[in-house]
Amino acid sequence: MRRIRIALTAIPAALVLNITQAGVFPVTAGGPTGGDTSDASTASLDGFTKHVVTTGLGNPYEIVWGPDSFLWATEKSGRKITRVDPQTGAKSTALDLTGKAWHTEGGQDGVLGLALHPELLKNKGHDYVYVSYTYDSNPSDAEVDQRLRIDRYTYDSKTGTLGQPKNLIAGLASGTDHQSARLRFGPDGKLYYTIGDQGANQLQHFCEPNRAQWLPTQEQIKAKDWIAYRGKTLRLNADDGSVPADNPVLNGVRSHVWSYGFRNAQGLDFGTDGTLYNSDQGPKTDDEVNVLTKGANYGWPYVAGYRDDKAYAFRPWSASAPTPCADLTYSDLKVPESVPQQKETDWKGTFTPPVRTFGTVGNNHNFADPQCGEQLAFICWPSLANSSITYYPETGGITKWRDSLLMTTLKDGSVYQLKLTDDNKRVAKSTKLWTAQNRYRDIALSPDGKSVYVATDSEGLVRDRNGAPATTLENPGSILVFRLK
Ligand SMILES: [Ca+2]
Ligand SMILES: [Ca+2]
Repeated sequence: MRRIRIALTAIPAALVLNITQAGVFPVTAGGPTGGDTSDASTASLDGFTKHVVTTGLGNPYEIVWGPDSFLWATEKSGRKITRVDPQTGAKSTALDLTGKAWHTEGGQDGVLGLALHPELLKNKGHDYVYVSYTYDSNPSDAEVDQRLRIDRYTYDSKTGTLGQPKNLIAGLASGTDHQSARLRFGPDGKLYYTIGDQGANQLQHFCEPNRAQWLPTQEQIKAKDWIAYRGKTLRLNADDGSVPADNPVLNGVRSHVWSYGFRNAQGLDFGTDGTLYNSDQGPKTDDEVNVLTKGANYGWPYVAGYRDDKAYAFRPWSASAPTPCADLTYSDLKVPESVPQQKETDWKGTFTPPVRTFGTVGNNHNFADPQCGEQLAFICWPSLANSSITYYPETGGITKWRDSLLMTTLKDGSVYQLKLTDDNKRVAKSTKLWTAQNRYRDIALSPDGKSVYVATDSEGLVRDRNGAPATTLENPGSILVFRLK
């Protein structure tokens, strides 16, 4: 098991960067919680048992319950797709992408999104599995030109392996920061995919303009130049990756873009009624849950959370003048005067607000918590680093959870239940279910809804019970199961 060993006072900048992107863990006690999390109750296992299903996974990223009654998992750093027997924990490799997929140690890149065709193993000729992964687009060159692709594979149930890859889209932006990378097969038969802002305007990419508000031009689409797809939800035809004819026309152009203005949307799921939810990691504050609609703009980087001018203003480092950005040193806490500031309310664009935020604080919040120091300050920030959402259906075996979203977090090391309102369009109540010194990454449900499988990162920073940074994880690289007693 690969572990990150670091002195907390001397954490390498690159590691801080990568872990920041990967999301982080919020404080569970005495830590910075926003007013909006006040109804989150103290975590306990009340009514549930907890078991380790399997360990030794290389940063499992997406887990899905398959029609073969196995858990299917992508391993971000393990560079493969693994099937896990939920009864025994036995693992078998369905697809090994070693040598094809690129992963940077500690980075958010690797084998990421996973979706199963709804007719997989139904004898209808649709035994398809979809995966997104990062690759080096020019392997003959010494430099790594990281890009991202989405491929369709065909499953052979006799051998338990995936083959016959068909590329749906390639050349998408990629890197070590803000990959997002949730993949869903929609009820409309289309593929939906979240692609992050790639960490532009922060950390090692602080001089790169953030493109989450950019919209593609017709010329770019024709040239398959996907530069403007950063910070978007994409919608693709599942058979060949082309642009669906009913995708929105934005700024006169129809493209793969379904909705836009996102930072690092690691959560994406459909409700039974077709409502599409996402979760988006906030910067220091304002992790979001959104209801996505066709063509809508969710505000980032002009707005974090609500358009309320609370504790966030857009500071585009690339626009620094007269001192050029290249002459500046990045800081999360002290932005130089030469970097312009745009208040959230200065932006007058059509904005779709989140349906819920976490870690929303007022303007007087002190982001320099001595418990974390400057280099690990992000661990103490109010944001939770929400890392996935899973719709809990109205047929689920845990009655009080019906029509909820289950949300995992990284910094907060917690699983939340977000009860939806009757119209399923807002979050009525947030309850913290379970907390441990883990980075919780994704959830899959058993068909009866009584077993909740939770994947954990293999490494990274979390908040300990006092809210201080910690690197020792209770269950690294695992799938856990919480089962209703
Ligand atoms: Ca937003
Ligand atoms: Ca705001």
